[in-house]
Amino acid sequence: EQITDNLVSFRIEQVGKLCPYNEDNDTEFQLLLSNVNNEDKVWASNLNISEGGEWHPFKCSARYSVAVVIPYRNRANHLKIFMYYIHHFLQKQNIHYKIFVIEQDEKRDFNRGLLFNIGFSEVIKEKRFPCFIFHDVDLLPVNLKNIYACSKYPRHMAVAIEKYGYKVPYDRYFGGVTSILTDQFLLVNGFSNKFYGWGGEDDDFFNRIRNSGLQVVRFGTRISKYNSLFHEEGKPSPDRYNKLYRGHETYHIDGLNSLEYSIKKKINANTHVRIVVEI
Ligand code: NGS
Repeated sequence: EQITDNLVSFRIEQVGKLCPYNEDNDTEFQLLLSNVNNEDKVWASNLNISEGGEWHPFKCSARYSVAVVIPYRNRANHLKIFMYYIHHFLQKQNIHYKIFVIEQDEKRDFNRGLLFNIGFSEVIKEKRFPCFIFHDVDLLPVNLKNIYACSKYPRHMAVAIEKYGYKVPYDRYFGGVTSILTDQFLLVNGFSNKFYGWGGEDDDFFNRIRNSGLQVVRFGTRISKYNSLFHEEGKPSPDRYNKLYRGHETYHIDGLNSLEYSIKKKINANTHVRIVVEI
């Protein structure tokens, strides 16, 4: 079975011939990071990235169209490396994509799930992307065959991560990078908004998907391989297990339909849209 068999395709333009699948792309992506500190305006324009971090192939019609959402606070160096890397990587996959960085203000503990919900809501106001990828800033995909598109079911993409010895830390792990169809994200009511601090929101997301009658899927570990950028681990939130265990009772009323935030800034940067939120 080919990986592409279970991908859901969306053409953004009806003209021109479809981009090739690049099945021969089963290689580890190599990119020199020596230019990572060059001005992003320069390399982004060399890569033909539009303001706000959007790109589509020019020589063929993309099969897939995705919004990549990154929750963020205080990791400027990671963000710089990530952007440089991911644009080069995604362009090799010949997909249409746009990158959104959702930045939390300093008031409260970091809330990864809430930032994903905000990102999703802001993106679909602008354009109804059919597929979303929820992505940590410290993870770099290795295999070009790990295509940034949605499968029929929500997909756990970051299976074999460097910091966990390229092994999945536990079977139901659903963290790091995931892809999900827009309609499925609406169906599961997004992430919980309640997980402040480290841990649990990804397990809760897994439970919502399963409780909504969907399965989750993965590609093999060789393909779902990620390198990781080093950082200090966050402080685990002490009440995360209580929230996790009650999730099945509350997910209908905790998520996209109970989202509260205000936007402090929205900027079209050279490599992404930057949205600073107050929560
Ligand atoms: C679990 C966390 C997840 C986290 C995962 C990371 O324990 O949110 O660890 O893998 N769940 C809870 O805290 C409830 S680990 O660093 O443990 O290998 O993503």
